[in-house]
Amino acid sequence: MQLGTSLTHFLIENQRTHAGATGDFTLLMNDIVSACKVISSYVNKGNLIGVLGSAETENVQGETQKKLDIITNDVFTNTLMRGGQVAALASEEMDEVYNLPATARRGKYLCVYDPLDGSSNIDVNVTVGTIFSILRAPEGVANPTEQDFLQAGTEQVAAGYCIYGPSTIMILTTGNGVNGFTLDKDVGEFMLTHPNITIPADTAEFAINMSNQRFWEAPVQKYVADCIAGETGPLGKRYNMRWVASMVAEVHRILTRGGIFMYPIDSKTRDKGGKLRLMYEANPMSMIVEQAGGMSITGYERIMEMAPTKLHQRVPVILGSKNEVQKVWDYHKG
Ligand code: P6P
Repeated sequence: MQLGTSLTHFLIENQRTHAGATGDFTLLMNDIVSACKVISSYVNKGNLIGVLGSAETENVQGETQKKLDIITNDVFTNTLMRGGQVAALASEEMDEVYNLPATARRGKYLCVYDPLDGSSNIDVNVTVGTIFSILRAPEGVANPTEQDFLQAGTEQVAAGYCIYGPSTIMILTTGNGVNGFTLDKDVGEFMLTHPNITIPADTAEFAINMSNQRFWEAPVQKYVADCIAGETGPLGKRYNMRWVASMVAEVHRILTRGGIFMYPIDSKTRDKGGKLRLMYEANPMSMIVEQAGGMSITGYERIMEMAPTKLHQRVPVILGSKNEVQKVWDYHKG
C-alpha cells in the first residue's frame, strides 16, 4: 500500500484479502471513521461551540462526566446504531449494554468503546482519543447481553483508536499488522501516513503516574527505582519519563518511538482490580501493541488471554517495547 492511500481504499483492499468477505466489516469501519471525523471536529472547536467543561453527571465508573464524554458517546453510538452493522454496543459512558431500537437493522458485530479517553485533559487542551474494539456478535440473537461481550482479547476482530492531537490520526489493526492514517481536514479523508507500524523492542522511556509510588507493589517499586538509578544502576542506562494521563497519547508515543506504559495494580486500586478498563482500554490497546511487535501484560499474565467477568472490569496494564515489558514481568517473577 502506498503512502497517501486513503483509508477508504485501504479498507476495500483489505476486504479483498478476506475470501468470502461480505463488506459488512468495511461498512462498520466506515461508520467508525465517520463518527471519529465528527468527534475530531467537536474536540477541535472546543469552547467555540461550548462543549468544554463538566456535564455535572457521573458515569458508571463514578467519574464526573465532561460534556464531551456525553456528546462523543452519542455520536459514536448513534452512528453505529444507524449503520446496521452491529447487533449491540457497549461504552465506558453507558452503564448497561446498548440494545438497538426494535426497527434497527442488526449486523454481525459488537463494538465496545471509550468515546473520549483521557477526557480529564480536554479542558486543558491536551491530546485525547477514541478507543474501540470490534467483536463478533452471537448468531441469531436480536439483543445480545453483557455476557455476549465478555470475550477474551484474543477474540477481537479488530481494534483501533483515533487520537485527537496536533493531527487527528486513526490507528487500526485487523490482526494483520498496524497502520496509521492522518486526517486531511481540507479533503475530509484519512490518508495512510504510518504503514506497518513496529514498536522498537528496547526503550529507555517509561510512563507511570509517580504520585502513586507509595501504593505500588514491590516489583514495580524496584523496577522504577532501577530506571531512576540510571547508568550506574542495575539497568545500566539513563531513562526518561513521560506521563500524559491520556492512554491514547502514551500508546501512540510508544507505537512511534518505543517505551513502556504502566498502570499497575496498587493498594489504592486493588479492590477494584486496577484503574484501566479491560474491554475498551486494555484489550484494544493490547491487540494494537502486540500486532506492532510489542507486549501487554498485567504484571502476572498476558492481558489478551484474560477471561472477562464484567463489562466495566478493571485491570492493571504494563505494555510497550517487548524486551522492556519482559524485564518488568521478570521483576514480578523474581
Ligand atoms: P491518572 C484517563 O482517565 C485514563 O483512563 C487513561 O487514559 C490514563 O492513562 C489514566 O486514566 C490516567 O490516570 O490516575 O494519572 O489520572
